[in-house]
Amino acid sequence: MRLPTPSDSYPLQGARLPCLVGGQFVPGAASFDNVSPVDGRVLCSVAEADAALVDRAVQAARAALRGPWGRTSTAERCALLRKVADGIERRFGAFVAAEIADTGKTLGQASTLDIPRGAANFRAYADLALARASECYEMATADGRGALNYSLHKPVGVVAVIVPWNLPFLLLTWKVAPALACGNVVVVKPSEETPSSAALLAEVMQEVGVPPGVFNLVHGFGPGSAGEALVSHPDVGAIAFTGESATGAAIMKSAADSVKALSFELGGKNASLVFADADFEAALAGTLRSVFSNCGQVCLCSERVYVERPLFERFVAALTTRARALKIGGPYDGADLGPLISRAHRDKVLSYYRLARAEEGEILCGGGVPQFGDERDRGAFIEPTIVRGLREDARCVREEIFGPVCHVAPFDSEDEAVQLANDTRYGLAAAVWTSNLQRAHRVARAMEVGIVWVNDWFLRDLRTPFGGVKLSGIGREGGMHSLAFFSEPMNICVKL
Ligand code: NAD
Ligand code: 6OD
Repeated sequence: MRLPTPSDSYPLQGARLPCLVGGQFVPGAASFDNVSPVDGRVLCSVAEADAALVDRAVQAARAALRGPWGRTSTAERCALLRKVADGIERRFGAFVAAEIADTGKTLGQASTLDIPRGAANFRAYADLALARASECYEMATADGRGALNYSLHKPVGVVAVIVPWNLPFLLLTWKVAPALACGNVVVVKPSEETPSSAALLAEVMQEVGVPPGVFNLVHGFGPGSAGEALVSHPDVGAIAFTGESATGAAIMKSAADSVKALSFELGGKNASLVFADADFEAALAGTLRSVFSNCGQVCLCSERVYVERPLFERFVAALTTRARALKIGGPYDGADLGPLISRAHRDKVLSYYRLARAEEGEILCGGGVPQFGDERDRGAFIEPTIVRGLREDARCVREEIFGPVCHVAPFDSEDEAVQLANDTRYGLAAAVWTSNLQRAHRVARAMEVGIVWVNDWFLRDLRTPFGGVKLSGIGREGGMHSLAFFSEPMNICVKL
């Protein structure tokens, strides 16, 4: 598959990205600009869906469910999902270029993670949906004839899919694929920061023959825009949302009146525990990756790194040296780190860098904005940053920052490490670095999170449960867990 080069133009240049409603591309009454975080230029304008257009999308989805789509077999739907995966791969270079243009992420990451995982999600859920069995229970009755109970998996109906900007295509397809495999119809709202890969997916859906109304795309913002109109719509049956915890809380309120099913993947303040017996090089490289990948904009990133005291100074010195050596640059510059998603997000992360100083932390590296002397100075670049010396109740240690930054602190015992890691309102992920097998299992089990990595980070088998506890979410995605959320089980009891 050919990769884009810097001379390839943005595949949607000059376009006004439309919404897709009932199989028709529609321009929307208003529009907003899609701005590059690399150099601040306007990439394209995007049609903003108002409440009326969102309603049209929901009604188109309902109509599709009443039509032939509602009678398709699982096998037919899964065959279509595989065509979607093939369609993504046919336009692989365009998807990579679009994702890179919107986010500034590196060519390496977009071409090995974001876009391939988007295609893989369609195939994985096609496989899983076909493999799903139904329950069947035979029961005795007083008259001796007995009865048979069997369950059906019915679609939930119209599903709202609302996703953030950090892994736009990966997270969108992670919800759309299982929703469609289960026979639902979707109205998708990507982040206002990253409309392009979703726009290309809408084209692929049309190309491969997904029936009108089954996949609808509305662009726009959250409050007072497409997002709010969608999550409060009475005919939406379920909401699959990934984003900030505060947004999850707002959506929950909007969804309450019509008692919608909710799947929430929310924020994190994840801990990494490095024990003195860890493989030093593996722990170092893994921690570097877990703090700085995607410029720290992965919900699973470690923002709190606790290191056993005998190793602390050596590990922190090495981590700081490696962080200083990270190359910052544009997607095609061979850089390790791209920009943050926007100037507004950079202002937020920089406010935490200032706060870390005000809270009497010591900035070991970074803490500011790099200067390039070219158009990248109009982008949203920021320095990777390591802080030490903060109190555990400092806001920088407690609040999700979502940038390339971590706080490092020592611990003296396994019990203390567990207590520190769990002392947070979030509960998404943790990483444990140790060569002691018993400790690995003991500490992993004690973590109050949905996902623990032992001696690795962000290693994913798509069949495993994915999600968080506490402020980090409700429910689980992944494998059969996604299929369960996107289905309504129905029991049929037959008297024999
Ligand atoms: P966000 O919550 O600001 O926005 C996410 C989406 O929700 C966007 O499409 C936005 O337009 C929409 N939205 C905002 N307000 C809304 C409202 N009131 N009603 C309906 N829709 C609304 O999040 P973000 O800044 O785009 O993404 C970063 C956040 O996402 C971080 O907190 C990160 O931890 C979290 N995240 C979590 C996971 C996970 O799997 N747990 C994965 C990725 C990102
Ligand atoms: O890998 C996944 O399936 C997944 N949901 C990743 C989420 C990353 C958060 O930023």
